[in-house]
Amino acid sequence: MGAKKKTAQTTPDPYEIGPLGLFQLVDETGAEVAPVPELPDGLAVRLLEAMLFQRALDQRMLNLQRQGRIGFYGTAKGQEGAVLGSGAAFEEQDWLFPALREGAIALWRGMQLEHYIAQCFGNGADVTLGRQMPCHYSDGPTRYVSLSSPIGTQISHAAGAARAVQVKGETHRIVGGWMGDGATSSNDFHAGMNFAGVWKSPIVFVCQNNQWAISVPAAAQTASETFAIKAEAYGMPGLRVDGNDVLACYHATKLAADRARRGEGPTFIEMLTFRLGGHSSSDDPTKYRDESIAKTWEKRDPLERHRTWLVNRGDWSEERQDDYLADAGKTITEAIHRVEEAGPVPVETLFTDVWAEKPVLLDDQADRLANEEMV
Ligand SMILES: Cc1ncc(C[n+]2csc(CCOP(=O)(O)OP(=O)(O)O)c2C)c(N)n1
Ligand SMILES: [Mg+2]
Repeated sequence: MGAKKKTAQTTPDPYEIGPLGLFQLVDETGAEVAPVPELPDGLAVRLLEAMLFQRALDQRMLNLQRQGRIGFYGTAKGQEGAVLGSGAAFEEQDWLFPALREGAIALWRGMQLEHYIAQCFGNGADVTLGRQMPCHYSDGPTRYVSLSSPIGTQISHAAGAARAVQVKGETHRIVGGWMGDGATSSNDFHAGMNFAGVWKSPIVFVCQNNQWAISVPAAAQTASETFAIKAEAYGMPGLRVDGNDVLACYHATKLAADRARRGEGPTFIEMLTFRLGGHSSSDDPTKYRDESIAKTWEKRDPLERHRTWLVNRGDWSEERQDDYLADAGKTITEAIHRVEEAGPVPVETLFTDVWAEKPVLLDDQADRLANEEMV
């Protein structure tokens, strides 16, 4: 018989655990290792539904890529707890600057599913007019700002936005900035972290440490003991959280968000997780990593863990999950069909949203294009 696991009597403080420990509330068997703080009504169930939805949507989008219907896709398989646990802790008025794998946060905040799918098709249904690679969602109404493909650049964008919020005196608003473990080696990581620390800006940085930057393992990325410890050099607290424990991710991010909103400055949170799939649809991880490690991490699946926790409390059941997944599948299928019916982006939109007032030269080019002289 194995030794009985110790359950803490009170919820530990992730700020006290610090950058070298690991904050956890629910372990991989779905058992509480510390009391889960009170959650807003219905949040725990909504988080499970959103994680199930994200996994189903990711698989469907990847299938579309394999069928040649979209050009590229990056899933968040295995990271749904870190994505949704962190994203759910922000409020409607906050500005979010994601990296590659946080699209489900935009949906959580109310981005239309058809807009999400259309961005990947880049066709006439895409509100961003097909100007970005797939997975570069941006959604004005939910204040979800597109990443730029060069790794880490969104970190300085996020730090700049947090500074703007301060300068404008918008005390109700904070900023969220996401990155991967690999992005911590970028120049923008240093610039963004440094100025957020100097200005004590209202920002929460979330680093999804999925242990790989395409084929580069975390051990080859840094000589630091953890990613969270890097925060200390910039004068801000660094937390380290079990990224496959959605409730721990939510709680830690909420504490950091509340702290930022009180004007007490930035926090950096490393969420330890694992990328179960390839880096993207263009990648084959069997070429560079021992997939038996992936099997170990499959047993730590954030969906399974949270589902078991909810079932043990009587708040979820197999039947409810089957019904939810059937509905989600239907919703996704219908949305894909509606998006795919749209034609290509009209070519004249090349000239829209570029200049407030179109220069004469472009007017001339637009006329020539309309008359097909340029084709
Ligand atoms: C400046 C720059 N260099 C290289 C790339 C190619 N690239 C795309 S994603 C990626 C790895 C990112 O790893 P990480 O930050 O850990 O995020 P993850 O993909 O694991 O979520 C690289 C090297 C890029 N987009 N930009
Ligand atoms: Mg990574």
